[in-house]
Amino acid sequence: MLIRRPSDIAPSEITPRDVYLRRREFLAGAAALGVVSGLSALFPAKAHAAPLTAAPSPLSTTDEEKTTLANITTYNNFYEFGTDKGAPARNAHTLKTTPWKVKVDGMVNKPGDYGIEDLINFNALEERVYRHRCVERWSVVIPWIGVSLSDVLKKVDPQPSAKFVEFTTLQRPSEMPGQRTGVLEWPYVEGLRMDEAMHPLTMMVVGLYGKVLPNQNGAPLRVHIPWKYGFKSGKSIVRIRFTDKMPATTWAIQSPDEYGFYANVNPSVPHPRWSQARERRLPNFLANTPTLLFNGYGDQVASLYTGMDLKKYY
Ligand SMILES: Nc1nc2c(c(=O)[nH]1)N[C@H]1C(S)=C(S)[C@@H](COP(=O)(O)O)O[C@H]1N2
Ligand SMILES: [Mo]
Repeated sequence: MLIRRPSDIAPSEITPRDVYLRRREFLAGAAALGVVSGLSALFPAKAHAAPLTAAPSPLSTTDEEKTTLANITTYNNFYEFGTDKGAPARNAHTLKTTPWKVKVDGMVNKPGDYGIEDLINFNALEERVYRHRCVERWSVVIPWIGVSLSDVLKKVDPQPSAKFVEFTTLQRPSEMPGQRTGVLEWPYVEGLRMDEAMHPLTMMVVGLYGKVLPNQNGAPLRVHIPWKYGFKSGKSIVRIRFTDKMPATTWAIQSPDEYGFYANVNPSVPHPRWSQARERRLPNFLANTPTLLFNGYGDQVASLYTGMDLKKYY
């Protein structure tokens, strides 16, 4: 277990981030240290306002202008909260992100129910600015905060037989109004081949723009794979399963002719109903930004797909 007892926490480590993530331990620790006064000022009114400390990462991949926080948090796909782009921002406040457990199972040496701090080293958070391209042709540039997914997966020690990793989103219709409809099969499931999951660019995200992830962006834990269409990046993850079979993923189940397992951004493979050659960089109205193969990350990731027909395996 990585969660330390209060007596282990030095005053120098007591930061607002710790307050948010280790509230109970902090309280006990602070009481023991006699520093209780003024505590309430440290407690954020809303979880998503809590700051996160992250070092700028060499894996930041673009110096394009960042999309504004307002755009990133009000134009979302998160069908659990409704299908229009504004619905997640309107509805996701009902999601309760504490407590949160992630079940790790399948072909793995350390299965179990993990707390977020067991999986993520919050002292090693990085900020990485990535392009993020939805299959529906809009794109954004986001300063994510998180770690390489590989750091998370290594902690639980996947077995060599595992060829894929599957991510399952929370299923809690009482807090997720979209799950009270049949618009998709619930829960939302996504997956990656192990080598894609272990690639250093693939991120486990816990924040953006210096703060804890807003609910509508997938709090408390979401994946982001910058060279793939956005639907590969499952939000509000509660289960990580290792398997030797390609997982059945939500959009591939919903519409197999339109959405494949790989979903690598590819301007030369049109979606059956629209071209993927260009994209609409929010807040632009026109789709006049050229889309790049692998979303511009080909130098780093093309070798994962050597010998594969990317028109067939889309
Ligand atoms: N659980 C869940 N995860 C999801 C989705 C969803 O509907 N439910 N939508 C996906 C799609 S289609 C995209 S484009 C991205 C959008 O992420 P963003 O809203 O943070 O930009 O989330 C992906 N992850
Ligand atoms: Mo998307």
